[in-house]
Amino acid sequence: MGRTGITLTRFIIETRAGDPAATGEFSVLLAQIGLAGKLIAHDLRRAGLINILGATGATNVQGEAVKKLDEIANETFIKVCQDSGLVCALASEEMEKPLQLPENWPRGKYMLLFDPLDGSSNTDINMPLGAIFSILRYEGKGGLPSAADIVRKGTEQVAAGYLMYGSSTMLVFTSGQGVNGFTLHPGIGEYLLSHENIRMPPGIGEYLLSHENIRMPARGKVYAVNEGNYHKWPAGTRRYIDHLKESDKATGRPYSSRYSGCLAADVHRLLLGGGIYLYPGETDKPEGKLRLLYEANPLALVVEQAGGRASTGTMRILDVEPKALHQRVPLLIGSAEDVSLAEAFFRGER
Ligand code: AFP
Repeated sequence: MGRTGITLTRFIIETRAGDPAATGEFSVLLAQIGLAGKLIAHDLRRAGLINILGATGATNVQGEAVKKLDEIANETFIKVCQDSGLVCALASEEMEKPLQLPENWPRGKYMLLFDPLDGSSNTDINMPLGAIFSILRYEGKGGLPSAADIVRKGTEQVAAGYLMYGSSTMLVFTSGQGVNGFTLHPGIGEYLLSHENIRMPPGIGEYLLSHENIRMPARGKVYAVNEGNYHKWPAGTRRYIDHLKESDKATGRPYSSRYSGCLAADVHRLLLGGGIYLYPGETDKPEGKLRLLYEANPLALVVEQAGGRASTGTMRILDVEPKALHQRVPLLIGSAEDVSLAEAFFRGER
């Protein structure tokens, strides 16, 4: 594949071209997710001016206050995906049950699980936000998948990724062959992996690259955790965080602490620079806060595909047998060596 001027569409078509079984539906679904990202990014850029900040007054299935932007992002995903005829199930953090597609609605073989607006406490303060998605294939014969058919193990995902609304809008995803990050070019409205740049000064190169085939460093220097919960953690978790703060040149400590309140943004930092994100279980809440099916699983697939690891502290996230759509799970995710060391502390070996 040539490296200049690669749009998301061209990338998807070219990487799928070698697969004779590919019908092209998956490509269109990814393009639709990209479209949802463009529409949401467009709203976010004007959010302070068009009365879409603040809460709706409602509470979602997780018991959390719903922000207006949570609702807008959820509706946007539903609209662009439901109308596409590519999905047979849609489920999200904002819906207690999977969306019931109308009878005789055009539908495809994919099931999309998503967190439509990740980090919603950042909405009103102009901080980074994201969206996280997991794509599964429904193999059932005829009919629509039941609620139970949607609750599947992370290893069964056919693709996963996230959108990040930061200083740029990015779409980062994997379909099991590495991880690529596309930056939305605001002028032309295209997600680009690489971009012919005729204005580059001589000697710098003829193209700009967004984030092709992302590989995580085996270790980092950054940890991300809500340290306000320190006294709620089990002893092993506290010991690990204390360890990261100690000074030791040989092991690159102390680590720097960086926590944005937006999981996708924190994982994005680690994907590019290494380190570890933790949302551990608490003594009275061992399952932690994050949701397995549309937060932990998709990010675990992305991070593993980039050479990192994702664990509950005792097992691989992608191997967790899910029991419910909104199930929570403790999450340690990031550079492989950092996650392995954290597990050793959690097991009480350090
Ligand atoms: P939402 O998807 O409900 O906005 O959740 C945000 C989040 O799940 C994740 O993005 C953050 O890392 C985490 O919650 C922040 O939680 P704390 O406020 O407890 O640190």
